[in-house]
Amino acid sequence: MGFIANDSITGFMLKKLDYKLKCRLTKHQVQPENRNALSTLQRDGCIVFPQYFSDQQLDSFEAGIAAAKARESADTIKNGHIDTGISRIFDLTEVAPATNAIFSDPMVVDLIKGYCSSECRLLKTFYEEKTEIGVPSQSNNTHFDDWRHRVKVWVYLTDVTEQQAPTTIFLGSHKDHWWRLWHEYNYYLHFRTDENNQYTPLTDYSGMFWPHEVETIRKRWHYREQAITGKRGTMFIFDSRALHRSTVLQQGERKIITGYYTFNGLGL
Ligand SMILES: O=C(O)CCC(=O)C(=O)O
Ligand SMILES: [Fe+2]
Repeated sequence: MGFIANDSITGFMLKKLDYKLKCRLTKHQVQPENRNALSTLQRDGCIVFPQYFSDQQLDSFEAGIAAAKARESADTIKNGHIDTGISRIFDLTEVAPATNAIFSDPMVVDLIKGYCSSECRLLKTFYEEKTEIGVPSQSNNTHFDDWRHRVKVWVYLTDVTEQQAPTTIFLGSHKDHWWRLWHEYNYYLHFRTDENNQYTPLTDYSGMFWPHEVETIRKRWHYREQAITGKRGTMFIFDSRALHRSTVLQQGERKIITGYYTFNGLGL
């Protein structure tokens, strides 16, 4: 396809079609008991499982995280991120193996593969805490994360109320729609990771929308923005192609475990 410039909008559309085809050819059939959950995820771009994990499981996750913190391995514990007001422990399933219970949960794996493809893989996991009240961050701007699947699993280790920095999501906005095309193309054009496939400061804002754009899109296509609150133990799974944003912590703290799933080999 040498006659079509890679950076042209046609070049992007071919890439997107190729990606869709790859997913179509590697379809995964979900178990009958997970069909309803799959329909919800397909309709809304997200699904919430209130208090999915037991107190006993949550305690074992927290014990693993506390032990990892105590070890303070400089390789695995990194404070700071492009987002402000948070700190993270990366490679969580390695440093706190009990958390594998989340990412090898048969329902979670079946559902996400059914949503994306049998080639969908766990890309990374981390623990994140937000404890600084009133600190805004870049991801407070409404955005999508990618034009390819990046399915995110959140497990709440604290209650997450309206004041405790719930993620908000525009239900249904993950679906292909012509308003997305220009933005996805711009993402494709401007978003470049470095030689180690990591974000660079130059591309931090890829996928972000201006507030006036968000307002017109929301009104014109009647999207409802939902704040995902829930009790400790709640699991939230979402397709981060949907418009979403983080919110400022107003009270208490928010502690979550998270994992990202992407099509094999398309990690960012
Ligand atoms: O932390 C949040 O609530 C959402 C952050 C975000 O935009 C993301 O993880 O994609
Ligand atoms: Fe995001």
